[in-house]
Amino acid sequence: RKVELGPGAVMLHGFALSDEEALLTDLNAVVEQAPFRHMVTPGGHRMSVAMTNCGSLGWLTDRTGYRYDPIDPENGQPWPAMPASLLKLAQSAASEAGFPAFTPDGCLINRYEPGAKLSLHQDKDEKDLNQPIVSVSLGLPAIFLFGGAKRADKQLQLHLNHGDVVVWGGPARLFYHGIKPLATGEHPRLGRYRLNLTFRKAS
Ligand code: MD5
Ligand code: FE
Repeated sequence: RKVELGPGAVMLHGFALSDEEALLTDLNAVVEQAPFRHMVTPGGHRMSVAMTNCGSLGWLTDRTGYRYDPIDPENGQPWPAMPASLLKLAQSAASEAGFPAFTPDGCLINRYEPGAKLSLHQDKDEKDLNQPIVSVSLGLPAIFLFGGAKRADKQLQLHLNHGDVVVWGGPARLFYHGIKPLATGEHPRLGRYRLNLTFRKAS
């Protein structure tokens, strides 16, 4: 099922379920090479969401700011390559949403445990903001806050479930958004976690 959530935002319910086994196997291999870690914001706060990356550019935050970097600062090595199953999922979702030429060069992997949240923000560290972001939700469900172009705009609450994919393009690409503190639960495949993959063309 394809549902337009807002201007340029397309929900593909369950889109990641068709190749779930390959996706989870390949994700496990990425996380073995580049384990989840809690990064620090420029303001000095430890993020409740743990993160890692794959692909040629990874998103980072530390005391010096936010940036994309080809190297994992934990081990001085390049981020793991983007597995073919992940790239294929991102490109087929983008295509379904009207972006047939999407070529992501990075995938940020967010891991939420019960209580973890993501405060209201915009994604604008990428060079070409006309390129969409493809986000894939796995594991425990979350309540997503979908705002507008201004921080003060009213937010809609959306439930994101295991296998849901959202393509954020057009005006929605720059809308404020966040994730409410994750509720406790147990997912048959992912245990007490929610994972979110965001595929981005950073440069
Ligand atoms: C998440 N991650 O569920 C979300 C999914 C992040 C982040 O927000 O920055 O890692 S991506 C949601 C998104 C991306 C771009 C635009 C909009 C939403 N939007 O206009 O609402 O962990
Ligand atoms: Fe974001």
